[in-house]
Amino acid sequence: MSPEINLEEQFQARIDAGQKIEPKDWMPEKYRKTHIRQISQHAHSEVVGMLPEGNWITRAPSLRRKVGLLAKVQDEAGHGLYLYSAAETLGISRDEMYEQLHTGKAKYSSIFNYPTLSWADIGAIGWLVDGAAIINQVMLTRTSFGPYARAMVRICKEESFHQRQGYEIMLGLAKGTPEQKEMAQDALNRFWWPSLMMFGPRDEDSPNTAQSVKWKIKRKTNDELRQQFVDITVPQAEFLGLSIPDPTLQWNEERGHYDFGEIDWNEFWQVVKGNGPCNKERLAARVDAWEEGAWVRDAAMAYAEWKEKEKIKKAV
Ligand code: FAQ
Repeated sequence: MSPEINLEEQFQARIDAGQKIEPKDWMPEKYRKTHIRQISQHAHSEVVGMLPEGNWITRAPSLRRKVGLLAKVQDEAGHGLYLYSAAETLGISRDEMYEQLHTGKAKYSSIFNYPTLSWADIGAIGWLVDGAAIINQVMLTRTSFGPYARAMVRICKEESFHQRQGYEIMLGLAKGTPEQKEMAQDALNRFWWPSLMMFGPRDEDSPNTAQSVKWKIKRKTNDELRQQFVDITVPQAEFLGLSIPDPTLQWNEERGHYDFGEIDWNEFWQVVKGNGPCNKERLAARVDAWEEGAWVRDAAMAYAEWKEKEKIKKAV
């Protein structure tokens, strides 16, 4: 048996025994690459995800709503930073990850390529998008790679606040004037299907799921998580008095789950490939932020170098 095969077997045995893998441990190259891909795409999603909501900070309808939204968007920047740091432990630099985002090589979640047309969209994002993110991320708190799992614990606590602030916005609108209720329904109509797409392709069309489940990177499949989201969210919509835009949606007594309609997979892949309603705008905003921030990075580096020289001067 070659030493490599032996190492792979030992690695799988550690995973099967529920042990966490740490950055300096031996790992198969594909395990490392899968994590770099997934964690960096997750980080990019948090950072690009600030854009649709940032659009409404100056237009929030009250000071209370503005403060809540501002805090949420700041949290997302923080999530991006924890995640970039977790990916860096695997031997990729932050500059390389940014480069992959800015050149379109790295993906980020499809959901952030949809526009936020009304204030109700901010409620729908908190309720549905953060709701979907939590379901996916609670599973990731038990993922096999230590730094990713630990980052997820804190992120999930914050996502849970985000989901509640979104649901509370929806509640206010749904119990408000007929026009406000209509706004809430319109936001649900536009965000429902893209939220279901966040969980990724159907299991049979997901090239990464089988291996990721074996390595306990994913503890549940895309379809299992999507079903969990539908089951949790339908009663929440009923409480709001809003209707899910899916005429085929119904409770299946036998399965103990809701049956729901087919996702428009053509739309999903179009958005993933860069042809969604806001892909170009989102990427342009990130590239501009990178270029306009060059002087800040240069100044921080110059300051750090100066500080270091001062320290050496004092020491001699
Ligand atoms: N969008 O084989 P699979 C948030 C790609 S955070 C774009 O199933 P995998 C917080 C996938 O990358 C939201 N691309 O892949 C927030 C792969 O392409 P590749 C982000 C997608 O990795 C809230 C290909 O399709 N969360 O929302 C999507 O096993 C509010 C085949 O797919 C995470 O990133 C998609 N929806 O499973 C922020 C969680 N789905 O890379 C602001 C961590 C799939 O091979 C405001 N990620 N693709 O070229 C995961 O759990 C997984 O990566 C999945 C996809 C489940 C997303």
